[in-house]
Amino acid sequence: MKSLAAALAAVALLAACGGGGSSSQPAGSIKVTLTEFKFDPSTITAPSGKVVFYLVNAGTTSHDLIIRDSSNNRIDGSELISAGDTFVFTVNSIPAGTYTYFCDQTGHEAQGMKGTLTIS
Ligand SMILES: [Cu+2]
Repeated sequence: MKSLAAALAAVALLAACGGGGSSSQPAGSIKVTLTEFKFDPSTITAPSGKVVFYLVNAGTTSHDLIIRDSSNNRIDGSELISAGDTFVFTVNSIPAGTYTYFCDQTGHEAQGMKGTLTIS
């Protein structure tokens, strides 16, 4: 019984401090899992316009997802997501083209945390 009470308390605690940390995946969003040091998937295709990413940090350190265009201009980026948290990242309007997404935490992109986003 004691362990059940502890488990319930932990669930209550998680629910209480939810914020961006305990959201479920929105319908129509693209799920991307962030770990050290990669994005899964590392290639994404989506139609132009509004794109919603559901970012899951399954790693052990903080990560984010930043989008840059082929001229290396930063288009948009998520918040920094703590280990174990999720974040719904909405890009309101993105034109057709080929983009790179990457984590801008020091050294992460160089270690492989990047991918290709194709907007058609
Ligand atoms: Cu990272």
